[in-house]
Amino acid sequence: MNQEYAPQTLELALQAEWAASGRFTVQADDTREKFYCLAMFPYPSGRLHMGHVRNYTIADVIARYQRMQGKNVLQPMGWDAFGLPAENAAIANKVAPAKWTRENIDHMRAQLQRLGYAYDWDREIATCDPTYYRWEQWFFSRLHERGLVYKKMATVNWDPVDQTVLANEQVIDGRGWRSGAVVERREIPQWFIRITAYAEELLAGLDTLDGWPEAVRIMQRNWIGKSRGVELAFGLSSPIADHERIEVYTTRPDTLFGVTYLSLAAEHPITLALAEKNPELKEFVASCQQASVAEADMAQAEKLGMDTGLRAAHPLTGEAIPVWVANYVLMDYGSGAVMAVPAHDERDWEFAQKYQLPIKAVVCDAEGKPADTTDGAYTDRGLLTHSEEFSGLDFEQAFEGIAAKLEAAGMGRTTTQFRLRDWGVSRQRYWGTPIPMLQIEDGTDIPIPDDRLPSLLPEEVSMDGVTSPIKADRGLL
Ligand code: ANZ
Repeated sequence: MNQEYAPQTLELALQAEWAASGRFTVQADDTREKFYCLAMFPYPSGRLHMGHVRNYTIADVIARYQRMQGKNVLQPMGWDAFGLPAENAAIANKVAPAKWTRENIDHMRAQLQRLGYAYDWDREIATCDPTYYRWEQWFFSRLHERGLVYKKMATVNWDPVDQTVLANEQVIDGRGWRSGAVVERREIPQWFIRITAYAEELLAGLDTLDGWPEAVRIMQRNWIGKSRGVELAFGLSSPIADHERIEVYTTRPDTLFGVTYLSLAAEHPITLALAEKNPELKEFVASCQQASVAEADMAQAEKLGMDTGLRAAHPLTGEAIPVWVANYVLMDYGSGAVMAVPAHDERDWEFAQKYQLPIKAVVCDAEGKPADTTDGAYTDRGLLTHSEEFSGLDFEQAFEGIAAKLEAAGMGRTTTQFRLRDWGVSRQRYWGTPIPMLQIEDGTDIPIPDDRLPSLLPEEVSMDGVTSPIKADRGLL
């Protein structure tokens, strides 16, 4: 037998036969066992690469194996077709994102078909098709009905020259990718999905993920970041911006007697009120707003701060504690203010060194001596010292005792915090699913009724990277 395998003819003929006979088209069939095989839909970036071939071949082998076992196998294919690259390509090639995307889809579909994967092409979807995003919008409305989506002010990267919001990827070394202008942080209203409502459930679910690598579970656990702590207040002698006290969140109430200053986030309402009357502070706040919004960058950045001159009363000792503004305090975690304990927290230690603030050790080392903090913070737990009636107690006893005393005085309570944040789904970009909400005259948002969905995205647009194609389409410029 010396018949040659000629893929060019044989495979093409077979593929044509598969297409004509609908070989991989699936009908519901209750008599057979079902098998659903879905590999992650590709982004229609232009051409398939070998990574696609590898991934989709693995899935195809699984699907075909299951078919051979007699199962009713559904293996669909589709396109994850919205997103920034289409906008960038549109600007570079002067072609509308819709056209660029659909041409890529046509090309890549032909490539996948030529590879001979066993897909049910009758079920193909593209996320940029109104028939698809109609259901995303429908889903959004259901979540809205249940209070699981909401609008709030949130920070974005703002390019002051191009007058546009930038994605994190469009900020290069703190500057806008096109204009080169120093990017500012701005607060604008955005839509969020309330995933934090499920924080507890998500955490518990991790325990049921049998067969998952432990490292992945730990990563997820840390991402959810449950912590038990105390919310407590430092009193102000007169209210500022309607605040009679400064609320802080701490996981280390045992270190309360080691507090030597408080630090507020640059966007904290008290900071903003003080900055109105203090030009130097105003300038400092503005400089903080020019820094990156990414939390990781904030953690790395050099610690910078400024004394506001304000003093707040320690809830247990009554001592006057100086109030600073610091660039390492996040506005959207806890209450946007920190009780700083430089002896036992690294960031506070660094800050106190830099600004010559007192460092007061209130936790003992393993030998039972007040911890040495000359070279850095002592962050381990230990027996308390210099802490009035709590001296000598261990972490747990001190946590409970101090929390109870604060609670009795109406100055604090035990709480649980999650690092997990609600999911911001606003992109301030054109090429994405329109949020199915209408803003009525008084500023309230109401859902577009289901029978008027989909709310369509205009597709015949021109993009210059600055002007909003949607506003241009609606004659709003
Ligand atoms: C005083 C203290 C003393 C703290 C100490 C730590 C060690 P996790 O565990 O991640 O929940 N913190 C609170 N709000 C913050 C904010 N908005 N921005 C930056 N830091 C904030 O972290 C809780 C700790 O992070 C809190 O406990 C607080 O510092 C800080 F020896 O309070 B701690």
